[in-house]
Amino acid sequence: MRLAVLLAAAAILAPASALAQSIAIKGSTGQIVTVTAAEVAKLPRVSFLFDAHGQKHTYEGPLLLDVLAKAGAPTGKDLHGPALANAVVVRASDGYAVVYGLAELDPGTRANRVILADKADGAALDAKDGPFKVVAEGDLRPARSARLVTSIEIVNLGSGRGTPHSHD
Ligand SMILES: Nc1nc2c(c(=O)[nH]1)N[C@H]1C(S)=C(S)[C@@H](COP(=O)(O)O)O[C@H]1N2
Ligand SMILES: [Mo]
Repeated sequence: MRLAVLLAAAAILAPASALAQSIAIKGSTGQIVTVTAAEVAKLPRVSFLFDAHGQKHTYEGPLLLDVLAKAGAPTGKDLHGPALANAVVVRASDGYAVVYGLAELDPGTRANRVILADKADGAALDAKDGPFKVVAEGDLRPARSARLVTSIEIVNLGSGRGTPHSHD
């Protein structure tokens, strides 16, 4: 009887918690865009093996830059000049935070990919890591790979100036 009640409660709560899986992105001009897990799942997927202190797992998810693009972050040809001063602050529900430079998230700038993983070894991330974990391919330490990611902030730390020139 008690088990039946628990199962019924789980059946009601499970879809609700799945819906709650989203990430809030604050753009450099202050606008906040919420990207849901379903939207993250629809973006082009990347996967690679990541070695954290000898523990190897295959992480899968979209490029973090593609997720940030949904909040208006400059990508491709627009990621040049003053946009290079954009910092990306990744925040987790336990208070942990890591900072990336926007340009290092760009596959046109660096070969190593940084993804917003929603799967590890083919399964959805567990409660310790998920719903989202930023994973930085090629990092020799796992410290920048933030688990429990709930929000991301893009902050332009530059002056908006520089010397114009014909290429990046
Ligand atoms: N949310 C969150 N992510 C985090 C951390 C943390 O404290 N909180 N610690 C980082 C550090 S310093 C390490 S070494 C790895 C540890 O990952 P593990 O607990 O999966 O081994 O997570 C990284 N990501
Ligand atoms: Mo660490």
